[in-house]
Amino acid sequence: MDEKPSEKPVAAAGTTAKAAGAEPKGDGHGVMRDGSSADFPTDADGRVMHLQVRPGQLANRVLSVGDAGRARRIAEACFDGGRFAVHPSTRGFGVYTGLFEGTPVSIVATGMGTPMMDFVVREGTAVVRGELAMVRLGTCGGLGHTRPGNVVVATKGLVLVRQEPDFVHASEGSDDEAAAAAPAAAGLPMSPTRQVPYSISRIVMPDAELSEAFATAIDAQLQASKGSTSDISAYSVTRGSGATADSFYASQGRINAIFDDRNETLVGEIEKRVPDAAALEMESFHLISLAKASRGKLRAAAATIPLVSRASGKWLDADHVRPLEIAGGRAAFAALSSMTLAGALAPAELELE
Ligand code: R1P
Repeated sequence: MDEKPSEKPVAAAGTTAKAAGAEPKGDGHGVMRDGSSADFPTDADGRVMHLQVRPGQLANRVLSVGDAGRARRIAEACFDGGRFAVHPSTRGFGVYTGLFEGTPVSIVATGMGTPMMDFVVREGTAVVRGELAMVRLGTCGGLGHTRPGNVVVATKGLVLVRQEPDFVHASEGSDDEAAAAAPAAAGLPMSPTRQVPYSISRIVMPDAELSEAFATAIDAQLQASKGSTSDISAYSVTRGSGATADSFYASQGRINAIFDDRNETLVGEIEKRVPDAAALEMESFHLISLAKASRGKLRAAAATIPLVSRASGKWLDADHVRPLEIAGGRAAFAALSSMTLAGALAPAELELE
């Protein structure tokens, strides 16, 4: 596999020299002035409040990754000619926009957790004209018999796992019964989840065409690496389901001696309740869920690289992490490029460097 760009990355003045999350120039970023909408704020230059990009800076085809370093590595390896524009945000996001085989694509360094994904999806869809396709390439803990490195594409859907605050506080005896009864008095139903420490949602399904294109493209990248210096052809693609948790520790069943998390049986519960559960991570469900709520504006899919088997504790060979990221990134670009999107921006309408 050729994981290097065809030529050395060329830093566009004032853009690629900055790391994602670096302080952007000017004081307009993230500063709202009177007159901006309180429901959907934009700054004086039309930048959305947190992602801090304006129309023309984000493409219709978007790869979301959690780690800012992964975003940059994929950008340098996969954009045509190693050329791209970087748009940092004071809120920790980073947007990289360039071309992949002539098609405009963006990478968004998203950070961790569903609230960060919420900003990326809602603000990203707002600044882009036409339909969007978005894929997530993350890392995860492998569930069941998932082998670290075998990339999980969530073709069979995702659930959301949340810790229930009502349970936590009620179980500690700090519950105020009058306050707890207030919703019932107001005619609202009481949360049934007060009975359990964690809730597991129903499954949401990703876009089938995009998911299959992503899975096929990852498989092709793995096979193409055969015989290269970074041969990762021994790994394969798992088409399965995943679980997105609202934290890394308690809601993923990690036992902690300091905190009373009541999560000893959680991983087993997830595996029992979710058929073919292979990946446990922190963002994919929300991406897919928002795509379904987007009234046709956004199509989405998700893949994750298992770094560790939660059952055996065995970690992925550290030398294979970077090649898998680049293979996944190139596959994401290929899958995104294969989608037909109505009204998508042409290269000439985007800031590409
Ligand atoms: C936790 O270590 C982070 O890694 C996983 C989780 O979803 C969480 O964001 O994904 P990323 O590698 O994409 O960040």
